[in-house]
Amino acid sequence: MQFVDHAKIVMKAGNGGDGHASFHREKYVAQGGPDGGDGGRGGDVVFFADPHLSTLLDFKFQRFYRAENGAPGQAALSSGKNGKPLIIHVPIGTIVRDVESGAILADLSEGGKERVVLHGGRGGKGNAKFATSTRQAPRFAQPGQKTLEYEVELELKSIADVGLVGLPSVGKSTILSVLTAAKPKIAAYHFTTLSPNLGVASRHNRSFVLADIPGLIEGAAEGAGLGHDFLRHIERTRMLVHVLDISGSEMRDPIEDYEKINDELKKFSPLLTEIPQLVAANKTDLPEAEENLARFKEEYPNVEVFPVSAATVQGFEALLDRVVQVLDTLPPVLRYEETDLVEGSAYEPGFHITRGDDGVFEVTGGDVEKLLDTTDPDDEISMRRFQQLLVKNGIISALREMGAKDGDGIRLGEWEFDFME
Ligand SMILES: Nc1nc2c(ncn2[C@@H]2O[C@H](COP(=O)(O)OP(=O)(O)OP(=O)(O)O)[C@@H](O)[C@H]2O)c(=O)[nH]1
Ligand SMILES: [Mg+2]
Repeated sequence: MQFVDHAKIVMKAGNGGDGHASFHREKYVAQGGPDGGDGGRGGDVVFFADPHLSTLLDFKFQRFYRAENGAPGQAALSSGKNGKPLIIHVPIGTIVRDVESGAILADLSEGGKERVVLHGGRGGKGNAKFATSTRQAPRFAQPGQKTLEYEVELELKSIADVGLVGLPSVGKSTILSVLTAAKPKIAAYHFTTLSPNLGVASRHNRSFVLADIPGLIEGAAEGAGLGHDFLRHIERTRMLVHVLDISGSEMRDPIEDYEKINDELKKFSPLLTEIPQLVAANKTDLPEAEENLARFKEEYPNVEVFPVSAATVQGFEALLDRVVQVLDTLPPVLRYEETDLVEGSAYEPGFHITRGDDGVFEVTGGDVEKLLDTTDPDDEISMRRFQQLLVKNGIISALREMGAKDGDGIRLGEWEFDFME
């Protein structure tokens, strides 16, 4: 399986369904009242932290994500169905960032967490809702709100309490397999692990998430091996267990190995050296382990080192006890503050005027919807702007052309007023 931890997608919430304009019809009933139903709400776009996923690979193949539109209202006061939400499944640890503003819209760092990132458009009201004592036969129904597209960047940063780091083949995956139910690939060649594996370890009823990071080599911070991509994943681990092959079984010197890895961590980000670190001296079942361990302790008397063997499953009690103790002193995993997107609406430009039997001029269309959505009738300045925009959009002159005179009724959505030159 290919590991992908970055993707850009475009998403859109559903449009609201249009309200319906109709009149009640029944045998022997002469003039039925308005009975147009409301349009349904558009579906939301929701992100879901799915514990079964581990890569953003799928997002490389599908770029557009749209929630369902609300259905239009119908006659007989029947409302349109709401659009289904679109639930986008992402691996735990995924961050959703708005490309335009850079704001973090969602941090899916807990399994099962859901976050609504885009809201569906509101449904339009049917003409039944516009009936009043003086306007018993409104022909007007409100259009549904049209939503906009947003481009977002997905970034996966593993979330773990403890990260296992070290050179290739020192036994990181073997340790993960011994301490958790995870079944990582284990083999005697370098770069067996190609993407972080997570597992849940426990000790005395305490459990924590352990991450097995692909092997790091010299130059990892500059991109050698698989390094660079994976160093980023350590940024959100609370502590590290630095795994050494203390037997030096691959003709390496564990002390040099230890320094190499710490150098890479520091080069990548000085913050990584501030993450508390314990050393697991692995492969103590092999010859030369004892001698190397003694040398290591002499060289680094202040480093906490735990001799273990993943092959014979020895020494892990002491390591785990200490891990749990250290975790208790640490703050929780870094979480990002989530910003709510200020969602705009799309309006189809233009307007349309019809004259009803009651002589009232009815103006509809995107220009009108936008005006109504952005005007506050209780605010004088907003109302003045509204009047200016009626002129600027050409609505007033079009009304005049259609014969509107002082005192004629004008209707815009729910609003009705008298025409005045
Ligand atoms: N003798 C002995 N062999 C071990 C021990 N732990 C792991 N190994 C062996 O070392 C080899 C590498 O183990 P992995 O767990 O795949 O090593 P890794 O650190 O995950 O390696 P990468 O994924 O390539 O970074 C395998 O052949 C393991 O069986 C141990 O404690 N003793
Ligand atoms: Mg491995």
